[in-house]
Amino acid sequence: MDETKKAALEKTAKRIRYLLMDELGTLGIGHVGGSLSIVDTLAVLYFDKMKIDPKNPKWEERDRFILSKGHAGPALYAALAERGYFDISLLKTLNKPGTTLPSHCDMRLTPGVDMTAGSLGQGISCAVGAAKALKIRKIPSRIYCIIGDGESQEGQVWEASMAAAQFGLDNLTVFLDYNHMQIDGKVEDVNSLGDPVLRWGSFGFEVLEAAGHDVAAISLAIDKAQAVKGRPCLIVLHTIKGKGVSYVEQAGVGSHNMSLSAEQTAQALRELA
Ligand SMILES: Cc1ncc(C[n+]2csc(CCOP(=O)(O)OP(=O)(O)O)c2C)c(N)n1
Ligand SMILES: [Mg+2]
Repeated sequence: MDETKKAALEKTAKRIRYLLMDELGTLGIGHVGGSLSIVDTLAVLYFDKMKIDPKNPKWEERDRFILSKGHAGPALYAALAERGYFDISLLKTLNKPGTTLPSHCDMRLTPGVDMTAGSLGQGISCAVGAAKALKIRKIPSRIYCIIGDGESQEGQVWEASMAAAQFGLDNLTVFLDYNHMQIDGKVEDVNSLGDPVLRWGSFGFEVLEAAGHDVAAISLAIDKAQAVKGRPCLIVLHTIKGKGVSYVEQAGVGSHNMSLSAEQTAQALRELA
């Protein structure tokens, strides 16, 4: 990736983080850490890689994105708003009565949201089904899906992964947000994933790794994933929960569903200005 494009994507990621903290700050509480964790990947997907048309969100030949860790919906909304799917002012309605932006993703409510998610484990199953459907219908589009590391303790993730390999879904790219933290502690203390490269590899995936806050590294991994034929890919994103806002990073596990005072929000916006 050339330096100009890299700088533009970094700027976009920072802007998405700004919008996200403003959005969450309006509500005063939310999944702050897990949302910040995935912003760089969203920037690369929505501003570089995905074949989409924000003016025609249901375009049949589009690529689809499924946020299996649906509690990070506010990050997706910030990216969609910045990409032009809906007005940025809507972000201030997050999870309020009558909103089109519920805290967890709902495909019936939000333009650009391709799948309802929030019950951990289900999104990746939907992604496998969607990738299989594209194959059956001979539509040359791709499915991208982000799962959490804590989420990967759900048995359903492994059933879905088995099926993806069985079906040879080379149009499916799954990202593992490997931030080592879940709702109530470190993933390694609760139920370790061991070596995710070996685990998904043994399930029949091509497995790649990328620095999860380096847009050039994420982009390169996606390019490599697209070149793989005959099997699905998993990209292990080495991430930091709360990335980009100092006190959220420092909060660690405490950043999972964190309240935000007006002063904390203002500080975040100063850091991201
Ligand atoms: C089936 C199910 N069980 C429990 C929850 C509650 N929950 C929401 S987020 C979360 C932790 C997820 O951890 P991880 O996948 O690592 O995401 P991160 O916190 O890193 O964003 C839990 C247990 C849920 N949404 N769905
Ligand atoms: Mg996690």
